[in-house]
Amino acid sequence: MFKSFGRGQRVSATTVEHPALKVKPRHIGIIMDGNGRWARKRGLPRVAGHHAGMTAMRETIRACDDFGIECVTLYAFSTENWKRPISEVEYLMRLPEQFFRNEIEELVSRGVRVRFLGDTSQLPPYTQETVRNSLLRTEGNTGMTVNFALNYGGRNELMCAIERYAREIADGKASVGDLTEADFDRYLDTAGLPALDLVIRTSGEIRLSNFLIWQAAYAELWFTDVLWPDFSRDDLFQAISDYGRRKRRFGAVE
Ligand code: V0D
Repeated sequence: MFKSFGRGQRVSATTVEHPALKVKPRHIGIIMDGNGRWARKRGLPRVAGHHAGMTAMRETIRACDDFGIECVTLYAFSTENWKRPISEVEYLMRLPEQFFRNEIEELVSRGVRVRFLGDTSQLPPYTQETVRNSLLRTEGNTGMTVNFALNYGGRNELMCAIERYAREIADGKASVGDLTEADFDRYLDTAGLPALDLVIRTSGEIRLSNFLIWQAAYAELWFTDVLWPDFSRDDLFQAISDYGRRKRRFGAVE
């Protein structure tokens, strides 16, 4: 469907032009589900699925940038994922470091800005160091924003936002009754980002699972049975063009 991008890489520095990309989401959220099932189907350990999932994540970030998406949020580790076997959690916590060792140069050359959603202070020290380094390396960039949701939960994000607001009231910096929805956005981890337009979930589950619950209030939802490690540039293109069709239908009656 597209010009060849070499090994999935873009050759030019321009955004892909395509009629189906005329109306596109500014901010996409992705629930990267199905890594364990992908591994089991192949008789591999779960962590092999996570490693393959990391490759799919890299290709998805490239494709989002090539398609001119402004912001993508990737649900990498939820507040519930601590319940997994320790060995699996330990493997997962090494992935950010591995990812940036291989990808930071390309991300920087694309002008990508990295951000984190969720409570990163609870992560192991080596993971926190990667978080800090990636923020420092990309803070001056003005291209696409990539948000990694790490130790993230939507309810936890809302509780933290409410607590911050309550503290401002206690300190006399805010008063009860004059909070608008737009004001409230400023207390969330996604403060300052474009509104969430599209949520993609792979692997056949039709749930939000505590992902960006406030932000998803008006988002389009797109589900596929494709397992995350198999998710491709063409699948992303499908999701974005379906989004465009839904929006254009709306435009016809409004
Ligand atoms: C496993 C599919 C990249 C989801 C993708 C710690 C499950 C592969 C990262 C990553 C994970 C995170 C932060 C960052 C850079 C990269 C990652 C986790 C899991 C949880 F700044 N892949 N990846 N993080 N998987």
